[in-house]
Formats: sequence, structure tokens, C-alpha cells
Amino acid sequence: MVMRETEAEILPGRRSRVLTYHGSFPGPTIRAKSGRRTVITQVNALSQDAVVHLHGGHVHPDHDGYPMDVIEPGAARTYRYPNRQPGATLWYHDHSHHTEAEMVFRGLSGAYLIEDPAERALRLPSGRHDVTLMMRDARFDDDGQLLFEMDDFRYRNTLLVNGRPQPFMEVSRRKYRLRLMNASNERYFKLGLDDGGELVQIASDGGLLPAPVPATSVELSPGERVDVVVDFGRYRVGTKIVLENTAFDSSEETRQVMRFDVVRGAADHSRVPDRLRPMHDLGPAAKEREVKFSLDMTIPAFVIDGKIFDHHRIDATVRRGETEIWTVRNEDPMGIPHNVHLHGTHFQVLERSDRPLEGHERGWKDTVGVPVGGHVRFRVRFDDYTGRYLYHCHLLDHSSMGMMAQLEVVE
Ligand SMILES: [Cu+2]
Repeated sequence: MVMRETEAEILPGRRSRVLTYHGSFPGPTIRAKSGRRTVITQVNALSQDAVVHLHGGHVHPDHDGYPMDVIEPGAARTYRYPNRQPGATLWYHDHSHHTEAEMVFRGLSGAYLIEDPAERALRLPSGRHDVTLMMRDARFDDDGQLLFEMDDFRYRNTLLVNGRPQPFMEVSRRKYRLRLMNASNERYFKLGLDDGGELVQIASDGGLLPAPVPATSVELSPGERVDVVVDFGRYRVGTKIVLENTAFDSSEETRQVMRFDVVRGAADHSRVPDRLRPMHDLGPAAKEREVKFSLDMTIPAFVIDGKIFDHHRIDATVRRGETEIWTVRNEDPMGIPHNVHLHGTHFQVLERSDRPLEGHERGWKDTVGVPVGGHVRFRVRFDDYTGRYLYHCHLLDHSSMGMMAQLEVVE
């Protein structure tokens, strides 16, 4: 895959300069298979350093996209992804230190789907009825060029789904699996259908939930994913349904995410079984850990446990195979939202202080919101590899400014 700058028609009739994986905005969707290794050589034809991280991948630290493991312009790097994990909706994106927010904003992200033979027997909607919707916001200048300024989330008021502003999709009267991904730098989405129709949550960041959970809306902070099944069979041909964003900061401009136009009848042999995939128990915790997310007004900078990221420093040491309980607190004095993403594993959320857990938050997670002035608790275990992994806020402008820390998994 070649990373290069090119132009894309994002806004109708305008050519915008974008950074791409292989010429595509967003990057091409990679379809991997559970139990079968994927090897991707990334060639950097950009004019700056790049790093590729597989978000949600259980991969060796050498292939995880560590911020200092840069691919220099003109160079290449081969990433090996074992896919020894169940089917799930992952994504890949830039993680170059201090520049990841701008690189991702300009286009360096794409979907990475792990397909799982074990899912086939469930007969969930599949093939062209299994659709990935990568949602994000963007800001354009008067010439239709992407305009990036650090942390100016207030002005990123153009919503894009798979690189298109507020698009529509023609659907048949049947069930669809929609993989909803929040690929925004900083925007939160609260997604629902404008008629209040049911979304059935079936998978979270780490793959299938134990059982389907119906909802009328789902909340996603940056980096989170949820797979839902929507049964368009309940609508008449000719119906138009809007996927809406009703997050706390949504406005007139950012309310409509996309539209589904029901255009034809269809046979539907898919189903949503009562049981999907059992979740194993991580067992009792050998250690409890507290992590504090904040803003140090004297630096000023977003900090984790009072510090900005230093790749020479190990912030936490974790034993491989040992379960821990983490409490992550948002003590930001300005009341700024943050979330927490762990590389290298998935975790089980126990509670969040602001509200009951949503269905998908009860499944395997790699990213979760940290409530303003409150906390989130989760059980976590690193089973796969030893070595260094990051944990950080996934509001990418924050991590770019140093809101990251690293742990070392040891034997
Ligand atoms: Cu943050």
C-alpha cells in the first residue's frame, strides 16, 4: 500500500488535497480473516514521517505502530497482523508522534474488518448487506480545502460518511448490518434513526456481544465502533430514514449524518440469533490501578498522571496474563471530554460514573469515554505479547499534544 497525497472530490464539484492510503479517501477497506495472518507493506510516498497503527489489533509491539517507529519519506515498512482474535470491526490510522491528528484529519485512516468463519453459522446480514460506515467531521476553507488547526473542533461542522458529506444509501426492505465507526478526531456521536426506530447492537470494538441489545440510540466517542442491525423490512418502499446525531454538541449542521432510502422489496434469510458469542471472564484482579486524565494549566498541556508523553519513560508495568482493574478519572479542570484507548488488548468495562453502560459498552472494548468530572472502571488483561504499548486519550488532537502514556507488559 502506498501512502500518497492526491486530490479527492469530497464536496460536490470541488477538488480537495488529501493524504491517502493508496489513493483512497478514506483508505481502502482491508478484509482480514480470523486465524489467517495479514502482511501489509506500507510505502511512504508522503513528504513527512508516517506510522501505521492497527486500532484494536492484538499485534506484537514491533508491528503496532509505535509513534517513534516512523516510516521516513521514501521508505517502507512491513506490518504483520496475526489476526489471532475473533471477528471485529477495526481500523488503521496514522500514529506519528505530534502529527497523527493532522495526518488522520487529512485522510490517513481506513477500515480493517476481521471476518470470522465462526460468525457464518449465525446467519447475520452479510455480503452487500454488511456495510461499514466510517463517520467523521471535517472543516473546509472557502476553496474546498481541508483546514486543520489543532483542537478547533468547534469549526469542524461538515460530517462525512466514508468520505462523503451527509450521503444517502439505497436499501432493500430487509435487515442490514451497519458497522458504525467514529473516525473523528474529537467529535462524539449519539446516533439514532429519526423515527426512533430500533437499532440492535450486536458487536462492540472487540467483536460480537454475548447477546443482541436493542436500543434507540448509541453513543460513540472518537475511535469507538458498534455494529448494529437495522431491519428496513419494517418500512414501506419510498420511506426515507435519517441517521441522526444528537450528541451534546450537535447542531443544525451536524444533526443529519446520512439517509437511507428504502427502494425495493427483498427476501431476507438473515437473522439475529438470541446468543452471539459468549464472553470469557477475566477472573479476579491481582492489581488495581488509577489513572488520572487532566489538563495542567501551568504547562499548559493535557496530561496523564500529571505528565505529557515521553517515549523514554515507562508509566506502568503490567504482568502478562494477570488481570487488573483500572479506574480512569477525568479530572480536567475545564470540563473537557476525554476517552481512553489501550493498545494491544481489549477490556471489559465495569462501570462509568455518569450513566448505566450501553449494550455495546458491555462487550469487549478498546476505547471508552471517561465522563467529565467522573470515572470509568474496567477489567483488563494482556495475554498476547510482552513489550511496550500505549494508552492514551483518543481525541486525537489531545494525544498529538502529548496526552499519552505507555505501559510495558512483562513476564
Ligand atoms: Cu482528551
